[in-house]
Amino acid sequence: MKERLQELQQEALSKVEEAVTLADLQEIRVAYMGKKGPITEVLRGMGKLSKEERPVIGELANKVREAIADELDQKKAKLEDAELEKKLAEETIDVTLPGRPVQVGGPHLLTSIVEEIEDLFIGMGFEIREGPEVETDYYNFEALNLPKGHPARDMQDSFYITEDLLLRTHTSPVQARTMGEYNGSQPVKMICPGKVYRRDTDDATHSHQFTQVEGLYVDKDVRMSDLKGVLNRFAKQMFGEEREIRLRPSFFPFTEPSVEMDISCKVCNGNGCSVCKGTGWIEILGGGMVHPRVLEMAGYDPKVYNGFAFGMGPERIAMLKYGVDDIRHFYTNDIRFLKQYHKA
Ligand code: 2NL
Repeated sequence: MKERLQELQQEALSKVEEAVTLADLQEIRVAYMGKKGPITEVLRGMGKLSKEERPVIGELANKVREAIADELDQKKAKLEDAELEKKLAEETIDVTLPGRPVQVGGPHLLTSIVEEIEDLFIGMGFEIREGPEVETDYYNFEALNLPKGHPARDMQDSFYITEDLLLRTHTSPVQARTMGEYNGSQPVKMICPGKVYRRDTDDATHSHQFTQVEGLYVDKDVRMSDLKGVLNRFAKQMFGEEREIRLRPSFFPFTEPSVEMDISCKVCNGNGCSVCKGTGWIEILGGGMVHPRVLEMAGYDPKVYNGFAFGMGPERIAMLKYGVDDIRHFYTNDIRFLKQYHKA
């Protein structure tokens, strides 16, 4: 029995030594220390032993048990340490590695330009107004001194929805609506940005849908010189303080007199080049003094009130400011084009 116990101890200890995983150890623990294990079995046979032998074998059996248990515990601690080391090594984070770049979006160039225009005019006391893109014939044409049969209606080939509804061809109806709301009771100082639609064939300089920003200032004693001062400030803030402006006589049905405004060419500084076609000037917008009929239809007495109005195309402003050569770039969403204008 003594030999059997010593043999079991040898056997168990060498198995513990060979164990590679915690699961191996658990298996050994169950096999040798469990109730159905060989040591228990030896102890069960103690009844056959003499009185003198019994305590000796009992003590030895306990020592064997203890020795195996000690060895199991030590090996367990060792394996656990090794496992932790391995886990720490595997999960090490190298904080000096460069981060993965995050794609950051930004406003569309057209959005930025419109916001820049808005900010400039807000700074001069204008409020922003918006209105519907589906308009009535009345607000899009009639209220702007373009009665049925007016030749300017042919010029503006439009997208009609019904006989009376169309996609607005300019943002002027928003101004006509605002004046109509106030009905002659107070001054109006507003700009209206938004999408407009015309039946055009798309090419490098035309689009069937584009953007417009119009401005309107109606009050007592508004003069052409006020228009010139506001537009001069706008041109210089948008294109640089070195820019000069000039007004040329023009025609619009809703203004009288009407003007077109040029800015001195920034490419050649007014000396003449291919961009300004040798003239030194580039046309950027149109405007004039609000036609008395337009004031009258909106409820303003043209003997008491007068005003100026102007309109511009943000696409054209952006094309001139950034040298964009094709209006279609604004709508085709080529990320390589758009990315060039993200500031952040
Ligand atoms: C252009 C010219 C213009 C207006 C727009 C306007 C609006 C009202 C009354 C009078 Cl409610 N006028 N708008 C006036 C003159 C010119 O736009 O070339 N736009 C791109």
